[in-house]
Amino acid sequence: MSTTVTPPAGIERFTAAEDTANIDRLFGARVRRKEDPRFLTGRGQYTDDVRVTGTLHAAFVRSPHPHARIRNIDLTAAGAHPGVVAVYVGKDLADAGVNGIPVGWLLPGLKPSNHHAIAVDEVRYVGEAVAVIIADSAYAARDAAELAVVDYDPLPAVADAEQALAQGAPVVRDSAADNVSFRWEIGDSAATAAAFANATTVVRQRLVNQRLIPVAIEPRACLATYVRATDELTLWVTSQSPHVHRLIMGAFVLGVPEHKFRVISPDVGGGFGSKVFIYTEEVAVAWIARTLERPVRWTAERRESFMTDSHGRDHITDAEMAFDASGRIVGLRVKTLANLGAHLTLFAPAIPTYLYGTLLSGQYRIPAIHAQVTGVFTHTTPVDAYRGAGRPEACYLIERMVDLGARQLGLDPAELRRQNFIPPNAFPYLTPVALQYDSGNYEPALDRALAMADYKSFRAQQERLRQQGRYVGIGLSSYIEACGLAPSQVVGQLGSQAGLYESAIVRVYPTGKVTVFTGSHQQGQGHETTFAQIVGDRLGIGIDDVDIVHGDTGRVQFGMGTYGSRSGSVGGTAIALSLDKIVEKSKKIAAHMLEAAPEDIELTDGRFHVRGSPDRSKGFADISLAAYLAHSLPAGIEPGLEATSFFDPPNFTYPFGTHIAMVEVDADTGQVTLERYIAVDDVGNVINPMIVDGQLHGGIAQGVAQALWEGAEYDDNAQLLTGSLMNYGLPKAHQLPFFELDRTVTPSPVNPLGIKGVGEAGAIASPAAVANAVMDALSPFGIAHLDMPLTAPKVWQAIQKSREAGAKAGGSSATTGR
Ligand code: MCN
Repeated sequence: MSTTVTPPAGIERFTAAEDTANIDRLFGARVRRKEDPRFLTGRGQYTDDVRVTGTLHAAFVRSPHPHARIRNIDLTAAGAHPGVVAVYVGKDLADAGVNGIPVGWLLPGLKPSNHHAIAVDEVRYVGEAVAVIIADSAYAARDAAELAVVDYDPLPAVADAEQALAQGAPVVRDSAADNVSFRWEIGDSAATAAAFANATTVVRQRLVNQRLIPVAIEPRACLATYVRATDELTLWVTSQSPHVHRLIMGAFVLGVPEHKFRVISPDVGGGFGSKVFIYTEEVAVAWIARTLERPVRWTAERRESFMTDSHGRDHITDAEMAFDASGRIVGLRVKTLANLGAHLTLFAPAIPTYLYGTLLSGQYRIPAIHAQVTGVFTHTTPVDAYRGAGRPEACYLIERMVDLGARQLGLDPAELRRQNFIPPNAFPYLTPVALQYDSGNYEPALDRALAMADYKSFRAQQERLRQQGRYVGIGLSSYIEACGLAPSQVVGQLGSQAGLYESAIVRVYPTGKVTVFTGSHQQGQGHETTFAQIVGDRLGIGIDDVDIVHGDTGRVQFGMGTYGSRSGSVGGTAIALSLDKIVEKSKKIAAHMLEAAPEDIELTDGRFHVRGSPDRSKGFADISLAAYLAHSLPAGIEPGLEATSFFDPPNFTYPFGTHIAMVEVDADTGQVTLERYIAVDDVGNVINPMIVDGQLHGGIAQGVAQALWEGAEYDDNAQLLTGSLMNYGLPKAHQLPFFELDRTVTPSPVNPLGIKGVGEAGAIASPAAVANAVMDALSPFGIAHLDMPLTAPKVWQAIQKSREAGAKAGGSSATTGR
């Protein structure tokens, strides 16, 4: 039976021109996404959609043990299964010179890992590949994989970072007998100790920021082909950074020269950070395709995604915040254990250090901060960046501690925040943890959020409802984020093995149509629209006349890809810089055509005209045609109209805002209902408000889910218990309220567009807002802190405990349950 999908009426006919017909400027316009008709009608082209004749299929044999020595692997039966073409174990790849995947961020004293594509003699987490079967169909490959006989010698395993540091804990890698990959610190320990010694109030809390599993709708996938005639290897892969994939896989892992290796990352269905890294399956598939000279593909099953996609977060922290008598924060001291899993993935060491410790000042003027971070190996899936990557951990810590401080000091949490904000005249502001915030104005965002929440009335109503046995709570999170890591020279000194600039070629065709080749690469962020808006706005052409090309090392110049909410501010600026060059050259050509001086030429609404004489003008397409005809160009001007730029920003950008969650807790079941969610964000100038809102919606949904439902669970033997969509608590639309959004605008001075990032803001702010709201609701029970996720059983147990204790002590009605 064949099925045809009929697109909903209107979608196919939609053109961006409809949205832009009556607007003054494309930059800042709420334009519908150009890419959506393709996605909504099922015409996206994802890696698994790419078809190559004669493709073979890979299936990986995976370890059921978290830690075991591999005694023997017998692939005789698997190799004899009908349809099987080849079988390989780790030694085959190692003997052929395939190296382990290197780590891309080196900290002083770091003990790295050697993450082989297929384990050679020891497995270190459940799901690690021990063999791969290549067959003429995916079914044959999977059936044959079932026939592999692996003789394991199971060894003790440890999943928890604290337990991994205990005396006698199972050792994950011999090179780190204490399971410590690195010890890192930032801030001034002596100054912080002095601040604590003089403080009048100190709040202490152990905080667990649980492990999360990124669940992109599109599973990871790859397809490799090799052409002997040209010696060219091509890898289609679900990557956020195709050039980085090519560089590292080619130069460091496979030994394939970059000019003979093409990496194509077509449409990517969500990444959330987890598709930045180089994964073992991709290495194996690329090597096998080259070895067999046949196309080979692999697409993850959902359970493989749960076991092998890099996980996120997993911190255990002891935090202390010190206050003076007036409620000023005078010090923050933090000790964090960061669970890194069994291997270091590409950016793993950077996440709990430079993207976490440096953010610990939040929006506050804190004179002394000291943070120590220990990166710990465990027998679990590797942990790396996941939407927010270090910054949600920092935000959650600060915002929980501020709330705990407010409770202990008997102060209003909103006012305590306000009192400690870095004032607007202090920017650029250098924190004690090494960052210089570019720009900020925190009070207007707080005030707007409080007004939207009708904070004062809520407090009054909260009291009334408590008398009726209803427990509502309100929680704030005033967050700071750092986006667009830069500049390359500085990050290089801090251990990055890559430059963090972005590139753009703007190619204008003779007819005035434009293709932009960008080093950024979208996974759902709407770059095809926002980048076209930047071009259309500057050149005065429609966004349907602009195409954005990304994700293909064969077509696009070297670029760094998409992560760390950088594409607007860094990738967009690279495009803007190329546009400047296009406009400058166009003005010279126009001046020549109009017999005027270049400095007298102005560009308005897509026409180059002589200042003061709007009737003496040339359209953009007239200029581009003249540039390519080259019949009459000014002296010294080359034919053609194309410009290349690389933008290396002088600093990060620092978006900020205040989010407010309002919840009700059912004291009889522990069920938390998120009633309202308010977000006032400042992401600098906005290219497309609708896309920015969409980014916030997605991030907030993920952060709310971290606060309430999601969490990767391992048992005591390091078996992953939450290995499927049946038992991992992804958020669903019906669990979420409509988000109420507003914005303030504080442009960034570090890029000419004044843009700050937005892609992670929602996920950074929301866990603390929701957790603070739940703790506020639970305050009548004397519950000050529970770790996320705040599931119904956890909340119910805490209420029960409080009620039992209250009954014994003859306490209040909330604690006795009367
Ligand atoms: N934008 C804008 N105005 C601004 C800032 C951004 O209009 N002031 C636009 C940008 O042009 C872009 C979008 O908003 O179209 C997001 O921009 P930016 O904040 O620069 O983030 P990136 O494009 O670099 O995307 C990365 C970021 C990260 S790090 C994660 S994780 C994440 C996220 O984006 N993963 C996502 N959003 C996601 N959205 C989807 N649908 N899927 C993912 O995997």
